[in-house]
Amino acid sequence: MNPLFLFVRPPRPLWPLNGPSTAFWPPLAFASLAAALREHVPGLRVAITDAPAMSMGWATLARQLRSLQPDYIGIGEEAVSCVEGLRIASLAKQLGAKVVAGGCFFSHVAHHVLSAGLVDVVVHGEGEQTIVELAQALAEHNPNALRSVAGISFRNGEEVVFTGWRDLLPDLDLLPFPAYDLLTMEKYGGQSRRHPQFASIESGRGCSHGCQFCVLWRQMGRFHSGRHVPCLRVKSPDRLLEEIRILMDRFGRRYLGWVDPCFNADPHTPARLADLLLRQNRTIGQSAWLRADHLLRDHASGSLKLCYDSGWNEAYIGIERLDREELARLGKGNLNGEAARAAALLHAKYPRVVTFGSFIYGLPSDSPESVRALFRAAQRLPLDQVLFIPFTPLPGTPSWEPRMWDKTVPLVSAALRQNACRTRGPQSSPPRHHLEHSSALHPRDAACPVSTQ
Ligand code: B12
Ligand code: SF4
Repeated sequence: MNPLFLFVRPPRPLWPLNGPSTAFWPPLAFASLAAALREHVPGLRVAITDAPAMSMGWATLARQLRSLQPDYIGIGEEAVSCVEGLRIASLAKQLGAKVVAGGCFFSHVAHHVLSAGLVDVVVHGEGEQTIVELAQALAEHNPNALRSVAGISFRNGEEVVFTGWRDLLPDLDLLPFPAYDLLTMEKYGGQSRRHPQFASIESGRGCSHGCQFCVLWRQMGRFHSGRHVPCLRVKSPDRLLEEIRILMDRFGRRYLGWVDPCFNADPHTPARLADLLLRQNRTIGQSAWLRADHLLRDHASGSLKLCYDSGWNEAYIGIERLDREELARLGKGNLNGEAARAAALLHAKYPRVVTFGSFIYGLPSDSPESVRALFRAAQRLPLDQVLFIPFTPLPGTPSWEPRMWDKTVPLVSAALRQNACRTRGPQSSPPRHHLEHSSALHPRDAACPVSTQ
């Protein structure tokens, strides 16, 4: 039988902000990578297992892997779910599969995960072109073939080899349509009132800004003169219209979650797309992360009204802080009260839009008083909901230091793998000492119940 490349999103705690039917979004990275493999590597079978969406626990997942016997397993997690990702890696190794890791977390801890021996190859940055070349090289079973694939790290004996940065795709319209057909699409938002039958979709990659704490512009940044610089790329409105048409007509989708780091970074694309949708008499609910200053800009140009008319009804505004000096330290811009003005504008002129303001607390300069002051000021804004996200020294950002890597993570992942093979049901919850370790990365999840066992 032809070799199988299986992308796996393992079970994990429920994201507390959304209900069970919308806590997990279609894993767009896997759908996009799978589509690239399917188009360019003939003879390779490609599949995706999204365990949380399928309410699949560890015992079922372990059984599925044993029955599928994949040759390659792809993982890509947020920092907060890295233990779950490495637990799959450990399971995969036991089955003799090669493990490929990518995404905004593994890209930036390649040395650590490769040295731990649970992962064979780490893909850095944008993945589609790299994974195609990588699959071809892996089929040769020769480390020298891997050396010619740009944008990866792998282990050769004791040495970790980094093959150098890959150029970004010059045109996102070249990407194949994401392989939504490999996902159980009916599961996403199946029972949701707020995000009914939803899909994740991207209008672009990267960002035109370079906020100090943010990993997103770095993950899709352009490598220039020895460092990454912000680089925003967008798909054409026609291509986006086609994606939405297929999502609505073929997959019955009724809500779009834009995954763009900053959906309104580009001043033209959202409005041009909205205009195309309206010309076809299509409206569809939409949620997006946005910058406050661009909301004001797009209101003034009339673009925001077009987006509103096409169905946009949920705004996540990355406000971070309200104090001018703190905003300047974070490199966020918006130093002239843009956040308060944008919140007031949405409240007054776009009443159907549910507004979320996202704030960072726990900066190195914070004190109990400054956090209390932030909390009170945030509550005074005319927002529907305020989100307080702890400042996290994410790998890839300047606040991360290699000493923060928790060396017990691979050991715990391997121990949990044993557990997955032996037990069913709630007994396979991570042991307490692991939760204490992972709380260093994301305190909230230390208290989260594991919902998808
Ligand atoms: C959708 C989304 C969610 C959804 C759904 C998550 C889910 N589990 O279903 C919701 C809203 C629930 C959510 C919640 C959270 N999220 Co979130 N989320 C995203 C978002 C917006 C989109 C991801 C996406 O589809 N991107 C589009 C794809 C195409 O891009 P990509 O993932 O970068 O993939 C490309 C490459 O990176 C690479 N690649 C990626 N994976 C892999 C794997 C392999 C094998 C290979 C080869 C390559 C590869 O190739 C891809 C194609 O080029 C990202 C931001 C972003 N724009 O990426 C944040 C993001 C992933 N989330 C983030 C965070 C922090 C969280 C939360 C912890 C927030 C919180 N404080 O509570 C929670 C945790 C959720 C959980 N436990 O599951 C951070 C992660 C940072 C980090 N380094 O860990 C991100 C990057 C946002 C940010 N502000 O920095 N999230
Ligand atoms: S505007 Fe948002 S996505 Fe862009 S760099 Fe800043 S925090 Fe990241």
